[in-house]
Amino acid sequence: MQFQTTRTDAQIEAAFQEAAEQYAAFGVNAHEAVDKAADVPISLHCWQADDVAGFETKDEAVEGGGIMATGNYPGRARNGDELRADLKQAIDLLPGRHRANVHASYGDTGGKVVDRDRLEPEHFAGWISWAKENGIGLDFNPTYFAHPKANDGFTLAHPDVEIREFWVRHGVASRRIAEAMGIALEDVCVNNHWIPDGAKDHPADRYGPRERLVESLDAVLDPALGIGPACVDAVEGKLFGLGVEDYTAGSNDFYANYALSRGAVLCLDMGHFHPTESIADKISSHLPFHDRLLIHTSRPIRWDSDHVVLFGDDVRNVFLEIVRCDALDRVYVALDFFDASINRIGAYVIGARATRKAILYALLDPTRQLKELEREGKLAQKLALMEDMKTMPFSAVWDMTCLKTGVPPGAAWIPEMEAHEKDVLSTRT
Ligand code: RNT
Ligand code: ZN
Repeated sequence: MQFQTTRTDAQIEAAFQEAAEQYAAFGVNAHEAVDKAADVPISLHCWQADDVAGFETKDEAVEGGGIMATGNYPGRARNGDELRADLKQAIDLLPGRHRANVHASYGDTGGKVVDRDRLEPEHFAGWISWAKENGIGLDFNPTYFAHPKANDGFTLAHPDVEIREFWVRHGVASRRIAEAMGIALEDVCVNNHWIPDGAKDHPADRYGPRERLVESLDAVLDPALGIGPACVDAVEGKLFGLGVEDYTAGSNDFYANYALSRGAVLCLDMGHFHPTESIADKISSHLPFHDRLLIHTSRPIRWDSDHVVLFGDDVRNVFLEIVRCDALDRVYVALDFFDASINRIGAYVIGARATRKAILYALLDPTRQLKELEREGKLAQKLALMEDMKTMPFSAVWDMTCLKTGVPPGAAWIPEMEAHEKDVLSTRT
């Protein structure tokens, strides 16, 4: 199978010029779209490289906590250096700016058991120096799962005050680490809080855990802690998880209210809603109230919320809405999926390229014309133009984005993934 494109740079450029003219006819500047799309940072989640396992030295058995990667494709990253090398390999095949999204369970404690509430910025020094060397921004996440104190399925909302306090201390520790990352990189570091807390079946008390969650989160985010603006906290809701099918304390409604009342960023994960619920429609409902949103691009299939993102209507529509709301600078974009059944570098590249394509596709939208037609009541014309945009020569603009950013266009990245698998992944036994 030949994946390598046979087209020359000149041919890609010529196809782009032709496409740009077609877009220009609708008032769209394809040159600008390419530059803008490449400039949006996409945060790559470290946990795709090792199936959310983490690198902690543990002395007790733990259960998952509502998320799980299925599959056993060879080549899983086994330590920080391997994981960072994999992330770098993925980034080298991706057009545009990237960040790395690190979970608290990916620190380096030098083989010592350091419990989550004792984690310090120094345990992430390897990440910080790597990020500096490579010009990559960092984001962070407290890990409120895969821990003995999460085995009951409750963390920040646990009925036992000591367990709650342990997780509050972890939340605070995560904020100090995020702040240190942001300061070291002269940037902000988005620190996203997701907890698995919930119930498999009809809880009699749906209020109590939520009341406790408010109290715990308020303690984590307490301004008196003096944590500076380099740490930007986000909160992520969810509809259900494995084993918590009936009730999730941190639902989307809960966090929308919480974030709004506390000045935190609301995170919308595309896998965390009812299958027929439109995440795209939520954008314009939240933006009048929330300064910023964090989007986790993911793809739900039946019971799983974490399949590799593809360039489908769901992701396209989310970014179309963001662009139509003129809010690209008000969203943080991060990937969130984990597939252990395919080459993991491939998973990163497929999902990150799909997300970047959706951003580019949205930037090629003739928004001004569409809104004008709508105002004039020319609704068939509007619908027809929307429909016609779908078959415009988008691929020529995408390939130009790859060419301009120095990465393989089209499917031409596949041979590099295969070479990396042969040279690197296959040696990890
Ligand atoms: C889980 C949430 C959360 C996690 C990561 C590992 O359902 O989506 O974002 O995927 O924190
Ligand atoms: Zn998520």
